[in-house]
Parts: sequence; C-alpha cells; structure tokens
Amino acid sequence: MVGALRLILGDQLTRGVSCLNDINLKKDYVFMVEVHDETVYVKHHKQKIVLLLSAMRHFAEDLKQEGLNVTSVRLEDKGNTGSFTGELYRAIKKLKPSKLIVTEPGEYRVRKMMDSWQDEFNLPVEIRGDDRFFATPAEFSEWAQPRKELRMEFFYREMRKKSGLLMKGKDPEGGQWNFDAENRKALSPKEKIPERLRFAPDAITKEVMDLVARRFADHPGSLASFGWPVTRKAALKALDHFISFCLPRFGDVQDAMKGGEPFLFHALLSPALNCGLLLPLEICRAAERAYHQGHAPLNAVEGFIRQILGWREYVRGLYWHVMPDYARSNALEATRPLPEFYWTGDTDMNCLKHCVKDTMDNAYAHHIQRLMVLGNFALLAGIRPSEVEDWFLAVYADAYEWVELPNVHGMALYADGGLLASKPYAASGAYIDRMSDYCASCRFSPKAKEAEKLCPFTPLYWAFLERNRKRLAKNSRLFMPYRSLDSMAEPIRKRHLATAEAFLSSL
Ligand code: FAD
Ligand code: DLZ
Ligand code: SF4
Repeated sequence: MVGALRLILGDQLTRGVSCLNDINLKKDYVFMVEVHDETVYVKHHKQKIVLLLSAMRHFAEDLKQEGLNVTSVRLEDKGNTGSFTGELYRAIKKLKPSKLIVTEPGEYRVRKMMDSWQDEFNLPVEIRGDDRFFATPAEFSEWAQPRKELRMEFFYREMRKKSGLLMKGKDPEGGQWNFDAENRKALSPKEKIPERLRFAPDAITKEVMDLVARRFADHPGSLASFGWPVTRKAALKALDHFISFCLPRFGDVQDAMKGGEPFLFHALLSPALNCGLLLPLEICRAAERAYHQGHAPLNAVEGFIRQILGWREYVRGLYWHVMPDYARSNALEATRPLPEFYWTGDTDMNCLKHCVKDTMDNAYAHHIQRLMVLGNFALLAGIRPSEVEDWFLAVYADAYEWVELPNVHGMALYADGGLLASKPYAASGAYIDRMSDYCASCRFSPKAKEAEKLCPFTPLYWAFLERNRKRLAKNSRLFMPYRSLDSMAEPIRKRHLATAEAFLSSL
C-alpha cells in the first residue's frame, strides 16, 4: 500500500523542502516530472531549461542514493502528457497513493493548478508553506495592510530584526541600516576583475544539453558557455568562491557596467538560489561571517545581505499580496511592441547591444544592466509591460514569476503606478555613461551636439517626462527633472520631442 505521493517542482530542489518533511521511507513516493508545458509557457533561454532539467536529474539521483522511493518522468519519455496535472493523474492512477503532498509553488499560475487537484484527482491534497524564505506571504500582508506606501527599506529593517543578521542587540551593525550611498562608484579601468568559477558540464548535463539543443533549437540563447552549478555541492563551491574573491569589492562597484565583463563582482548565485540548491539564510550567514572575520567591509556585506534579506523577500511578499490583479495594471499606458533587437542584439546602441549579448550568452545580466539599460529603455520607449515581462521571464536563468514580475512591472516599468518604487527609474544616457564604458565605443554620445549623434536615451528621456506629465509631474522626487524640462529653450525641447518621435517610429 503506497502512502503519500510527494511532488517536488523544478524550483524546489532542497532536501529540507516542506513537502519532504516527515516522509515515510518505506511507503511514500517522491515524484518529479519534466513537462513540456513548463519548458514553453514562455520561450525559456536554452541554458535555463538545461539548468532546471539537469539540476532535477541530479537531485533525483541524490534522493535515490539516500534510499527514498523516487519516480521521475523525463521530457522524452513515451506517454508524457506534458503537464503537471496530466503526469500527476497518470502517477496517481498507477500508484494509488493515500494523499498528495506539495509545497506551495513560486508562481500564481501553478498555484491555481494546485488548488484544482483535490477535486480533479478525488484525493486529499496537502499544500504546505514554502519555509525557505525569511517571511511568509501572510507576514508580508500583515506588514503591508495598514501602509499606504510599501517601501522595501522598512520591510528590510523588520527582516534584519527578525533574523538577527547584522544586528548588535537592537541596533544595526555600524549604527546604520543602509550603506547604499557608498555603493555607487564607477569602475576604474585598472580594476582587476576576478576569474569566475564556472562548472564544466558532467555526463548528465551533457545529455540534457543535447536534448535541449535538439528539441528547443528555436528558443533564445546559446548553450556554448553553460557553466551554472547544477548540484548543491557545486552551488556551495560557487558561494565560497564569491565570498572569498568578490564580496569585498561587491559594494563599492555594485552599480558599474563594463563591456565584455558580464559578471564583475556579482554573486551569480540567483540561478542556484531560486531553484533551491542554496538557501537564503546560509548565503547571508556566510556574508555576515566574512564581515566579522574582517574579510569584507560593512558597506559590501550590508549591501549584499540587503539584496537577499530585503529585496528578494520584499518582492516575493509583494507578489503574493497583490496577485493576480498586479500583472494587469499598466499605469503609464505603454503599448509599443517589444523591439526585435531584444532577441538579436542588432542595434547601434552599444549599451543595449552588450546587455542583450551578455543575456543571450549566459542567461544572465546583472542588476544594473537589467534595470538601467534594458528596463530603462523599455520604460522610456513605452513598451507594453506584458511583452517586456515575457522577455525577462524567458531569458534569465533565475527567472520565476514571483521574482521577475515585481522587478519588471514595478521596479523597471513603473506599471504599478508607484506601489513598489517611489519614482520611475528613468535615466538619460548620462547615467549609463557615468556607470559604464559602453558610450566610449558607441556611435552615439550623450554629450554630442549634433542631433544625429546624440544618444537616443536623451530625447527619449525628455519625451517620457512630457508624455507622462499628468501622471508624474506631481511626484516630488521628479521636481528637478520637470524643472529642467520646463526651463529648456523651446526650440531644443521641440527638437528633443521630434527626435524621440522619429526614433520611436523607426523601431
Ligand atoms: P547580486 O547582484 O550579486 O545580488 C545578490 C542576490 O540578491 C541575488 O542572487 C538575488 O538573489 C538577490 N537580489 C538582488 N536584487 C534583487 C531584486 N531586485 N529582487 C530579488 N532578488 C534580488 N532576480 C531574480 O532572481 N530573478 C529575476 O527574474 C529577476 N528579474 C529582474 C528583472 C529586472 C528588470 C530587474 C531590475 C531585476 C531583476 N532581478 C531578478 C533582480 C536582480 O537583478 C538579480 O537577482 C541579480 O541580478 C542576480 O544576480 P546575482 O546573483 O549575481 O546577484
Ligand atoms: C522552469 C521549469 C522548466 C523549464 N521545466 C520544468 C519541468 O520540466 N518540471 C518542473 O517541475 N519544473 C520546471 N520548471 C520550473 C517550474 O516552471 C516552476 O517550478 C514553476 O514555475 C513554479 O514556480
Ligand atoms: Fe547607450 Fe547612449 Fe551610451 Fe550609446 S551613447 S552606449 S546608446 S547610453
């Protein structure tokens, strides 16, 4: 007699995941399924599919080694119905378990499926909370409910107190909660960029790479440089390497960009973290230890921990607090289609060309590339939020809707009208010039006097402000930009607006 069937999803590859708690090794079955629907609900980057399928296969092997009964279905298996529901139906028919146990998923789409399973299978379904986060969705909602504005900084402070990370009793380490002001330096051309730890594909990964190259040839991205960790052991090595060689400089140059250097001092841990190979607490503790051992300065360690304990938790809480309505808002009424160069990199704008190339080569771009180049362009050009969101969800190895959507919809596009960000992250080419070396080899320049050479971000920026005057002019944080626009000589203002119009029509 089979006991419980315990489903593990592709982003739940953690031995301590709640659906495995109290497992009966003799009677229960663990169920893992590779399904077509999950590989194509957006056209995922090839590396993202390889990461997930290879990590799932390794994880299933580890569980088997440990003596658990594991049933896995492979993508190419005969009879694979292609969906979670279809595969569960087949497994339940075959094994006749007494109940189904799952951990809540990371996406609303899958949650809706789960909610239908009890009736669909006529079987008790237990949906357990995902305790791999610092805060539960209910805790976030309790924090958010009485507030008009949901600013990350205040939620982050609650998480510092709750976790005790970087706390000295009741006070923050160093007497300040946030050292962000120290973390906006440009990169010196002499800065030595550390070599990154990438992992050569083993036999399991190679087999999956062949499968993906054949079956998903029309999906974006290249497999040539695949080097993501696909096991917990490798992910722990990647963490160690980051703490030893990158964390000390992470803070200072966190916002910098450099052509041909996609990784700089960033952690590269989000693909492993988001599929469960690493846990947020162990990453934060490792960084905190580096600070206490004098290996990394406080601005770097606080800045890094804030990304995970603050931003990551905050966007997850926000997602579950406001879904499904959140995805439907379009506060700036942006309706332009996504330009083709987001897939091909075929544009004269050097910053975009580099960021798209990095993305397609590695299924990765760092935060400022995502926000201030790729996101900023979509914001200024008024690209329809759902098209931008589908792109971001498809091309990054760390992308799941719970984390992608608030970052794109709220942070990059201001499509939620300011629920997440107190003002749009709109910037002209001068910002990109200050924080990168992209402009030096671009056919445009933010400083050019001639209209045909002027960086397109500049007219797009002013046209964005003009277009959204009614919606944004009252925002006190945009007082200065609107004052600059209003004090601009009329012929120059008109020229910017006409140039932006012509540029947008040419897209
Ligand atoms: P580091 O820069 O070294 O940061 C350390 C860790 O902090 C990351 O691993 C990540 O877990 C966490 N983190 C940092 N910033 C954020 C954030 N804003 N939200 C949530 N976690 C954060 N992150 C994703 O994990 N998946 C996404 O799909 C995703 N889409 C994004 C889309 C846009 C438009 C923007 C602006 C940001 C997005 N981010 C996303 C956040 C951030 O860019 C990535 O987490 C980060 O680039 C991952 O690389 P890293 O591990 O080298 O991070
Ligand atoms: C992203 C992904 C892919 C490409 N393939 C699978 C899969 O075959 N099987 C699976 O269980 N999960 C996969 N995933 C991750 C899921 O899409 C993810 O678990 C859901 O979006 C819920 O967060
Ligand atoms: Fe990008 Fe403008 Fe700089 Fe060219 S000049 S790299 S388009 S910011």
